[in-house]
Amino acid sequence: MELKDSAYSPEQLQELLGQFVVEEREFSFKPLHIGLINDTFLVCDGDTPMYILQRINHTVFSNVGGLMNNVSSALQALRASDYSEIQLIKTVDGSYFTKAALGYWRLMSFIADSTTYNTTTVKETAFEAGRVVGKFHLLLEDQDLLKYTDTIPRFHDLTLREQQFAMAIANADPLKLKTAKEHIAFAKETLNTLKGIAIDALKPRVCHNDTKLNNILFSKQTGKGLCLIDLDTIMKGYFFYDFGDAIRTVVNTAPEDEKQLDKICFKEYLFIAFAEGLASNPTFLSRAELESLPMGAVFMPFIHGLRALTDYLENNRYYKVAYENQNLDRCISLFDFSKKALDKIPFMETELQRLFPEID
Ligand code: GN1
Ligand code: MG
Repeated sequence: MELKDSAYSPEQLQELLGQFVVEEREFSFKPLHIGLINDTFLVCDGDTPMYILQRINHTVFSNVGGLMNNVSSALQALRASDYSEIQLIKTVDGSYFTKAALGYWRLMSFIADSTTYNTTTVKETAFEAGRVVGKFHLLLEDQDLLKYTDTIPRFHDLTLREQQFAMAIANADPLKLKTAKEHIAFAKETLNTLKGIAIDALKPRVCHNDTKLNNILFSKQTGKGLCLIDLDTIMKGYFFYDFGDAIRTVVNTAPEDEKQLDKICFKEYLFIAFAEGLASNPTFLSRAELESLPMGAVFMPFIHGLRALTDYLENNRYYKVAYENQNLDRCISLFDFSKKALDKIPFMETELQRLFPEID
């Protein structure tokens, strides 16, 4: 189990900050309770946010050097007038991270007047989300995949996730198996359907691999999408991963651990807006990739639900949880969205065909 944000004193954080090339002055630190993996702090000069200081979860990311190389390679390519630049602040030793007694830490610039949204009902926000995800891929299109390390090998590989799930079942507390019985059965049934997906025709690309809506930065002033954040999982993947992860959070107006299933929805107007935003970029997708997208919107919530279920059975080893059964609630909610997305496949196919007529 990871340390809580409150486990670090301001003095410890100030000392960590001193290892990076920043002006010497007293900063304040505000824990940002975002993400389920790392510990994140906003570093402020008075009231002004200046940096993001982050402890990288070394249990999840064992190759911190590889991870930071991936991030820095991608950031060099992610430069465009309509894409905000995140800067990595080097340590006084010229490295992108520091290894201290308190773990592995890095420092990044904070983009002024920016914000994130966990969910949205606003068409323009969905459009901007699609536009920025597309722009990210366009800017990284020609990257040499060999420069990128697989920091979490087979991250979105269903066969691996199935093996981990089977192992969790074999070792789980019988009471938990009983509580989750219905969801375990759904997972097994769906695994058989989704494992058959053909990926051979798809182009491996440098992907973000965690494109949920709250990993997209928006301008507070104009509402325009600025860039993607949380770059830890930048590595090889398929475009349908990034598409599906964005869709599951953009078109569902409920949070990912919503307990009232009637609140979980697939809003068609938000899907159309997202796809329009994506299509506002010059075309970069192949026909095979385009055809893989509707299934991506089913696959991504399912694989996240499966991982949450596995972690529930393994007593919350991986994700941070606010309460004991949160992983199970996330699983139920994610599976529910996956089912709702499955019903929308014909709708998604029609809309994508309409919006990307030039791809053949
Ligand atoms: C984790 O920590 P965070 O929220 O950025 C996870 C993603 C999941 C997400 C669920 C490395 O990301 O795959 O989609 O939780 N990241 C990792 O919200 O496992
Ligand atoms: Mg993440």
